[in-house]
Amino acid sequence: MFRKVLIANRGEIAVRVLRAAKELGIPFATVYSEADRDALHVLMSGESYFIGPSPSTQSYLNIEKIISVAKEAGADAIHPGYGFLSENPEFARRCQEEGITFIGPPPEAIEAMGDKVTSRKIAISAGVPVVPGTEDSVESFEEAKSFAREIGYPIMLKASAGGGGKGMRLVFEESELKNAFDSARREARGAFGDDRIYIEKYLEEPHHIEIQIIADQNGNYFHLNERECSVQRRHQKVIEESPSPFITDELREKMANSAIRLAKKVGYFNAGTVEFLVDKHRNYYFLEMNTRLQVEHPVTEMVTGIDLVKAQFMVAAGEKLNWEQNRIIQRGHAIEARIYAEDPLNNFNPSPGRIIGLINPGNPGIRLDTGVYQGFTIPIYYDPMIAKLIAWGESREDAISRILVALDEYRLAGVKNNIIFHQVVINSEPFREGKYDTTLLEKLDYAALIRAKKKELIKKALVAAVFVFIEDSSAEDSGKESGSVSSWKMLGRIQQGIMRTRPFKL
Ligand code: MV4
Repeated sequence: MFRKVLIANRGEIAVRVLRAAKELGIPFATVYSEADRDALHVLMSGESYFIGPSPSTQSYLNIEKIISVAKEAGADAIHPGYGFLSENPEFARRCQEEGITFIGPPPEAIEAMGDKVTSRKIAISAGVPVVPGTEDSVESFEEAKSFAREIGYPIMLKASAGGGGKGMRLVFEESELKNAFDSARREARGAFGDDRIYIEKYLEEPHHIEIQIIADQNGNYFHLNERECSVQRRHQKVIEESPSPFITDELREKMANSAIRLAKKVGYFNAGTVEFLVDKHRNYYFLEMNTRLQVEHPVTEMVTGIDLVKAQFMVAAGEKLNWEQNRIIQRGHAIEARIYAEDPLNNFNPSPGRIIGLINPGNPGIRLDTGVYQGFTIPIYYDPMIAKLIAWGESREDAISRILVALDEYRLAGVKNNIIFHQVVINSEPFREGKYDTTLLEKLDYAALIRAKKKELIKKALVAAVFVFIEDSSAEDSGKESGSVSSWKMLGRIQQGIMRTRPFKL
């Protein structure tokens, strides 16, 4: 196994990876930027290196700085986490050049899957269904127009260097095509320095379902079933679950086999995720492959009992995965809610700041992967996701009630957060019934639901305050110690709705 691993990331994923290293007995070091001097992953490290000013480009994205820190630390492996440099083939190559093991797939696989036109071609050659569309990027508006006439509207314009919705345009008719084509190109050029655009038939109300795979360097490929990630806001996954409430056993088998065929085609090893769009008729189509550990990996860990990060370390060290596919059993149901420091009633604007109060939820089956603690100041420089709350239950209903109880307990004072947003979405009928797709958050008026829930909470608090006031004053009248029933107790009783409504002597 490795002499020492450098964890080139921050926040909850840095904590997650260092815990796996600790459990495997691998010495580790972490890195921090100016804003992360007091971050949890630093406090949990015996060895941590300053890598530069707070902006990511000057710290967590600084390839040469990370490499030089790894050498200074005597690390012979680097775990990139997700985001930042985790899907940067140049970084993976620089690690190789320096004799440092990059804990992830081969750079060639990262590169191939990073280009959406190339990844589509590879999927086609692996016999994996892709959305009907152009084989290559389109060179001109004229070419786009004639293709669109051939395939029929609505169509989706996508950036080949893209992903995550950047450079994407939905076009319903030819009159919109010119503007859409030009603006998609402009956005792609701006975001990726590459303005190649390809075209796909638009799939109405698709599900986003992805297959977790992991392969070792001895040619052993495994899938760990699917995750339903259709609850998305602006291409940001918000709630994920496994198993998918939409998938059938037959569909799961077909998608998993496709995912493994694709991985084999590119000589993949380590953890990866193949994303698919599934339409309402349960036709599935390759979307893209993520060549990294995903944010939502705990959902799979909770229903398979497999520690994916430990498996990554083993695979990177050249060890064989001594598993059998038919012994990777999915048990129970897991749901993950991504906790963001942002204001759901104010366009989800990030809400950095100091966490002045914190109560973490707990219970059998509750997991909280967090990167923050009471007193920590959430920086403005990075993604506002601060934790992931995952609930496991025997059934989907158990997992839902469990995560709702945990969300009710979870207190993050000092920063706006999206806990109440999760409560209303998970409690909504479409979600509870498992009958939702990627259009859920367009259709659900979650802002109104949040306002209604806040009103209910305020009313309860006011009622509690009145009871406490009356209780205290009536206690004074009868000479008893005021506050005979502590306000906490009173509040708890009221919240439980078990408060007796006996008439008071006024
Ligand atoms: C699509 C699609 C429908 N038809 N492609 C691509 C990037 C990923 N984040 C979402 N993508 C989609 N690609 C075709 N041909 C629907 C999605 C999609 C989506 C699109 C717009 C807004 C929100 C979305 C959420 C999930 C999936």
